[in-house]
Amino acid sequence: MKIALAIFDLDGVIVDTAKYHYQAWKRLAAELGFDFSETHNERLKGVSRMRSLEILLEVGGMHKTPAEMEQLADKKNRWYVEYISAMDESEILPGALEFLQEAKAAGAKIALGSASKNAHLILDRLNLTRFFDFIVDGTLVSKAKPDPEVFSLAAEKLKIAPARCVVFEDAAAGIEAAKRAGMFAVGVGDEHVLHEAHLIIPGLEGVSFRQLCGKLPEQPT
Ligand code: B16
Ligand code: MG
Repeated sequence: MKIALAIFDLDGVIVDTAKYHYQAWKRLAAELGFDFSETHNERLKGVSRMRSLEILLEVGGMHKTPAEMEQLADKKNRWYVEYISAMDESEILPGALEFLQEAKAAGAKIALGSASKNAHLILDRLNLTRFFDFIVDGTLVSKAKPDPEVFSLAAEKLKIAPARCVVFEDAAAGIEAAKRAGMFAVGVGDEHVLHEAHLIIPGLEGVSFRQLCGKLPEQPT
């Protein structure tokens, strides 16, 4: 089999944590005295926590010192952690569990490639940690997607050549990161956003890992 490692993004592929990020950012914006819409929230998907705060403050037309920003990001994260701590298996996105099971049964290694510093907590809440051979989260990388670091690190740790890795991503920056890492990129979601991917699927529901691997091009170029 040409695919030896399947790397999954978390938010938007395995679970929809964007709604909890949104609740927490909206609450912070309200406390700062401005509204933060769902359209604004789209800009935060796949983006790091600090960069998200910068965008939020830009929307509100506010300026804060680095120390104040640390405090605001911490506050948002405390609320966010409170929300996601109540999650359970019912929040796994349709088809994700079956897809992970099939990939594992097919003999592929499985890794996570997420920008979130809360990835371990989320996978634990969803009872999915057992599937992962290696977890790359926001605490292990210094460069955000579209930098390839988050995916390259997973392949390096598991000693698998990039050309034998496939990445599942819902954000355009993640597709770019996968391709820059020299891996196959599968876009999960909107084809208009993910058009650079080698293959695009609307979601993992009803998708067979083996069949999907068969549809990938010969080389991840
Ligand atoms: P945290 P992903 C990303 O997850 C989210 O899409 C993004 O909205 C969030 O700001 C980022 O994680 C950091 O999350 O505040 O928990 O460290 O799509 O890379 O799995
Ligand atoms: Mg994502």
